[in-house]
Amino acid sequence: MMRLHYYPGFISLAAHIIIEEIGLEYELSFVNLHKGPNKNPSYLALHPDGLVPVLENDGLVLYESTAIILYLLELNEGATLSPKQGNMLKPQFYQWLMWLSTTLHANLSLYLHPNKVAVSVEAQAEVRAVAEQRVNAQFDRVEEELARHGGMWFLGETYSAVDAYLFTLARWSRGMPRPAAGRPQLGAYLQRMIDRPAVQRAHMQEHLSQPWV
Ligand SMILES: N[C@@H](CCC(=O)N[C@@H](CS)C(=O)NCC(=O)O)C(=O)O
Repeated sequence: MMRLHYYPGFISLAAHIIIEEIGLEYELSFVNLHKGPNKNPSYLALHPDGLVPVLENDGLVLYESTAIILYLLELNEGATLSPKQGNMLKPQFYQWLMWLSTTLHANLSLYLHPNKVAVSVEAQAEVRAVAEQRVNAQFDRVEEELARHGGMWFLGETYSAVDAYLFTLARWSRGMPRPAAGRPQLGAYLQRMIDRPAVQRAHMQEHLSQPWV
């Protein structure tokens, strides 16, 4: 059976939401990142950097959240978690998925874990301040995009895997001085996400406490 290795609320949540949206059969495997079993040889055999997520399916072992998501969508041929081939929104879907992963995700990680790239307290504070500015500007861009098309979901009227990714990242800004949910378009959009049963199931299965965003 398909198995998703996860840690509650981490980027593995995006894949978890998508699996729930599709309705695949799977099991969850909790990786206790605090106790370091992710550095155990058995976990490192799945992911050499000891990170989540990892997806196992039929002998396949896959890491990198966007690769996992694109694979899940392939398994889900015909369903509507990405625009159809030939639709002008398809390249936009790729653009935003990659942008979320390489840009917003990366800057949120710097903000939340400056100790991973800087040693002294002063250097960490500087990294955090720069990351905060970038994250604010990037959530402002998301806000503008939602306002520009006025649709229900990030690509407009098509609900897609990009929404699961964006929601997961927006959660991480809960404790920031300008959380994503404080912006008018984003706030309403995130509430629409919370109203989705698949999003609710994934949060409850990961025992994430309220408020979710
Ligand atoms: N580019 C990777 C990043 C994975 C990643 O950084 N995972 C974090 C959680 S969001 C992790 O496992 N951190 C644990 C650690 O650093 O020990 C992806 O998108 O899958």
